Amino acid sequence: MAETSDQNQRSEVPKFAVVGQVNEGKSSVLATLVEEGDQAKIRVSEMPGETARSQSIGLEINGRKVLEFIDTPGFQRARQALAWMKEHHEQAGDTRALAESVQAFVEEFAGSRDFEDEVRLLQPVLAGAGIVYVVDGSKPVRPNHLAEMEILRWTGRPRMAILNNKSSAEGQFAGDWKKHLGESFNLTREFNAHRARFGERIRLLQHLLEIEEGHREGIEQTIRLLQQEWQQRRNDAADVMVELLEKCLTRQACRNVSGDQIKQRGKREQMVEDLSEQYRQEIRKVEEKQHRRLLDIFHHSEAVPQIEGQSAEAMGDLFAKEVWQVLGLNRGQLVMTGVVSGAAVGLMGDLAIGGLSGGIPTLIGGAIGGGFALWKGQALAEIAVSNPLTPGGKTRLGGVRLCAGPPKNPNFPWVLLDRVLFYYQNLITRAHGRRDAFVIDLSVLERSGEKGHSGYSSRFSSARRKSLGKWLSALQPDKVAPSAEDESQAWEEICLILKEVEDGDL
Ligand SMILES: Nc1nc2c(ncn2[C@@H]2O[C@H](COP(=O)(O)OP(=O)(O)OP(=O)(O)O)[C@@H](O)[C@H]2O)c(=O)[nH]1
Ligand SMILES: [Mg+2]
Repeated sequence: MAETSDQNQRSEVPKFAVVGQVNEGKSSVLATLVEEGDQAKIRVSEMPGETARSQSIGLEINGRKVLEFIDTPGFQRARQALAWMKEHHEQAGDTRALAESVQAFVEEFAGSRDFEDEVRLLQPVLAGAGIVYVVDGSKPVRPNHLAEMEILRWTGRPRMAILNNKSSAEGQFAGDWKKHLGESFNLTREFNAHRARFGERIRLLQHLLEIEEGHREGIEQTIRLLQQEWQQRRNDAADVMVELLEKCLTRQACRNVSGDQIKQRGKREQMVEDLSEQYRQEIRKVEEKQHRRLLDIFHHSEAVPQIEGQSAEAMGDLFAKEVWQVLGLNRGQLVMTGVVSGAAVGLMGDLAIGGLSGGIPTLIGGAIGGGFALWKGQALAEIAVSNPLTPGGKTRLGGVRLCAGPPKNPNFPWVLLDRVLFYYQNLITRAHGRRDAFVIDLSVLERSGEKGHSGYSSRFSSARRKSLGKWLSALQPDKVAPSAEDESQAWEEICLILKEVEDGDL
């Protein structure tokens, strides 16, 4: 049933006009399909008539256009348009004559105020584009829809219908829609502008290319390119995560202080607090930057994610105790993983000065004998501070270098990893056609957190925790960096994790 025209065959890439009744979600479907989240580029609005002129939008893979779409204004007066065509149609039953009467309609009303939108949407179709007809399947089929379907059938162009259910009342009218659409379209598929993910996008593109026979040979190549490009994004995302962990676990906030300063308890406490805060700020910035890079990788550069949830304010912050209570590994898993905490540096210092009086050990480390009990409440994310004193309890000549970071708790890398994975999951399920606020709802974690740890890492297999743990243990300030082999193994493991997150298998 697929038809082609010389013009479309000659054009470099297949071309499709996205048509349908005004306000049914044409622009939203297109924006999701080509991953265009920028409102300035594809306008989506609850106000009918938002798309006033036809606009060409390319689907590009690595900068190369593989498909072209034309976003068009919606049908406003399809029944009247069809009535005109019927009146001016002479040879009943002749498909060429049907197309000619559509052509005659466009010629008659081009440039006039009558049927302005119908003319604009039919022009690219008559010029050789295939048709993507979008309907809101959650509403009933109306006479106007039937007229639209008939006009589109008359054009004789290859055409596909998309059921975009704008509300959840889907099933109710589906049968009726499918019956009518089946009579006029080569294919009918469901595709939701607000929920479609990569797999659905690819399947839809595949169907589009199938109905456009003239480009069949290019189908497989385009699909392969799209899949490769997605794989590349996943690899890039794993790079971002490896870098995030490396930076956060090896970074410290340091300053040189004189022997006199360190001896004064008040000053010392203030310096430790200031440095810890400096460390936390730097890490928050690193995390934010890496999260932003993920947005760019997944073509969501314009998005401004908002954290929501009951305790959104608290949960939004990496160092909040609420976050540490629900993310990362549980106690048993941590012990089994054998990850040495980033605090090892500080801890050893504490041991060395453990016998000293004067409050310095508690101030600096406080971890000795505390064990897991320390990780309750506020202490969960307590920052390790390196020992500024020599084992003899003296400052070195000319002062000392005081360093803060990373947190003592060995759960730190797992909390970081869980946060970035949760972010990733939100990102890849965010359809580009949506124009509402991009909300990352942390209450999901809070709810499951009532039962214990609810992040991804607590569900990792023990083999996976061990293999990542090996690499994480080697990431410590002032230590030799992990081997390239450990790093690439960790990267590969993270790639697998990302695939599982995408497939909902984790
Ligand atoms: N909930 C939901 N809303 C949708 C969906 N698709 C579109 N919408 C909303 O429906 C309204 C119209 O969407 P558009 O994409 O602008 O529709 P259009 O057909 O291009 O409209 P015109 O250009 O005015 O003809 C917008 O408020 C969209 O956010 C969907 O799948 N789910
Ligand atoms: Mg539109």
